[in-house]
Amino acid sequence: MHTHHYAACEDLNDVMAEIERLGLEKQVMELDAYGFTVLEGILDDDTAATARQAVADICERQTDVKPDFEKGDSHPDWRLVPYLMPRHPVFQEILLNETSVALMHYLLGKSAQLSSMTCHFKGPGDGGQLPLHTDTGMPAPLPPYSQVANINYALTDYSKEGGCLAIVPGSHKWARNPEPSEIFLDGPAANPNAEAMEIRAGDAVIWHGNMWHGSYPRRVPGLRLNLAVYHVRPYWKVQERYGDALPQDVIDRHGNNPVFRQLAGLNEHMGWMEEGPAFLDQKNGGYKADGAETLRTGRNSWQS
Ligand SMILES: O=C(O)CCC(=O)C(=O)O
Repeated sequence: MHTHHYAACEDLNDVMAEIERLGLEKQVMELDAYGFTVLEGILDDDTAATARQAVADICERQTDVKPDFEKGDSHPDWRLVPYLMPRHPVFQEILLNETSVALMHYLLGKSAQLSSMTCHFKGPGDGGQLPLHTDTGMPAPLPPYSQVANINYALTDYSKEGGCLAIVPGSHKWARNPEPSEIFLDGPAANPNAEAMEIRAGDAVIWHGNMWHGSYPRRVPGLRLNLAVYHVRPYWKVQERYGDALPQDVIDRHGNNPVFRQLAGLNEHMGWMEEGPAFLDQKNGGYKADGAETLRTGRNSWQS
């Protein structure tokens, strides 16, 4: 690939240069063609193990039950373990993974924000199915370009029997959510177009927001842990509250990193009160000296 420098595509030039630097051309092609791509070994073994243990510890505090990775009957079916990003440095490291950031910028523009970082924590049980859905919560027809995007890290090995992620390749082009009769992954009405993502711990799948996906119930002993890192364009409501609500230690650690600032809502300029928009000079009128730069973070979305 030869990176271009088109005057009309200032931000897109940057995004494409980063795709080229990281050698992600095949992944971009698969995202466009099939709506998803697998990122093998995106986390090294230590990072995956640290994240797995951190999720298990948080789940133990949430449920008052120690996760039993052998049998899994400590946590049957599935439960959501929310708000992970601020709760351990390893989750902030994963958010800032350069492959993830480059592909999120490709899908959503450089003004993408983190909406939530959660774990679908799954043990054996018939109730462990997550029916097929898209993450684009708006009426059909869904816009053809990604409004939202998800990257799903395997923190344990994934298998169909083990309750892994399922996707319907190509469904991002259908521009609609599945009908009630199309959502099942289990039983006689199971959707025949669903594919099991049988990836290894440390791998991830990233997908276009219109993609149909869900996960199978777990039918073998043990626990299946993912890390669902859901991003949105900046005009979407985010699911989890970050920005000024982040713990001070997280702001101290990452507050000078422009990529983190944008992803974690530290550049947010909506929600003003008497003080008005942060980029406007209330006293003298017009823009503040750095106001134009502040506004740029909102402009990129439809430019890249
Ligand atoms: O891995 C899973 O359990 C599926 C997660 C999912 O459906 C989602 O993050 O929207």
